[in-house]
Amino acid sequence: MSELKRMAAIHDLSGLGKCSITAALPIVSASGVECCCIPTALLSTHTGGFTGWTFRDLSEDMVPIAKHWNSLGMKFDAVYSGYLASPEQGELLCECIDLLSDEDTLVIVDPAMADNGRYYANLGPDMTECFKKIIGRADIITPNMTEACFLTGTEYRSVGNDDEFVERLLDALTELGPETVVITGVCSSDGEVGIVGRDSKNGEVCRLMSPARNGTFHGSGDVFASALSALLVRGFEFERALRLAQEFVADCVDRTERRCGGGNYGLDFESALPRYIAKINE
Ligand code: PXL
Repeated sequence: MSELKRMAAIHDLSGLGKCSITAALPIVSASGVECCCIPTALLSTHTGGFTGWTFRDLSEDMVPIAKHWNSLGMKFDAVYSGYLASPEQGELLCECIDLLSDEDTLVIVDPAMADNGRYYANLGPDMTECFKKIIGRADIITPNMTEACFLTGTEYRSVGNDDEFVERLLDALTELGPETVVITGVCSSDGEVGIVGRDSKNGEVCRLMSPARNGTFHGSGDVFASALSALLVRGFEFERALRLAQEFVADCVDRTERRCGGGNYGLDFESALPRYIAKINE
């Protein structure tokens, strides 16, 4: 048995809607990695497509939690962050990264702030400025197409994300500091959607495209980034990790589509986990 890897997951906890911590915790654990959570905020649901959600900012707890773990001498093989409740939390996230990482820690930042060309509710351009600083601290980033455009000051295109356009984004994002960039929700002009990543080790671009689906599948980005982060920290080779994470999301989307056609309530990842676990342990 290889040694159990440990990850700190720093995201909001939205009780219903299966994103952020409620996706990261089960998926990272199922991937065979210990997942220690620092919630950035507590919400009744995520903010995409719901109204009337409750919201409690947990900024005050973030650094004290990281300090406590640090005082226990805990080592983290990865720090994986996602949605932040405010740009001010960016500073706190950097403090947490300082407290929890050393030179061997993989820092994965998902700059979760926008989708479909728009910021999530209550967030705006100051979030882009905040994430631009944070991703300078990251080894790997996983923006969706909207976030990739916002971070690089590029006009968002819902389709027509051809190779040249995507490679320009990869270059511009790499200039912000991370070694490895993975862009999700890349829509080509011929009706395909997928992921494009560039492995820092060999500079090769990996494109994994499949036919686009109808409907919205909220939480897909978080399911993907959670699986990818866990597989990378376990030492899976980059292209294999990308492929396994993408196949897992596709299976979750199939199941969600068959059951209800999609929506805000998150992906049916629970029933896809056994097959995913079997595949990654083959
Ligand atoms: O999945 C991204 C996400 C995470 N957390 C909260 C959100 C969203 C997207 O809407 O609202 C609270």
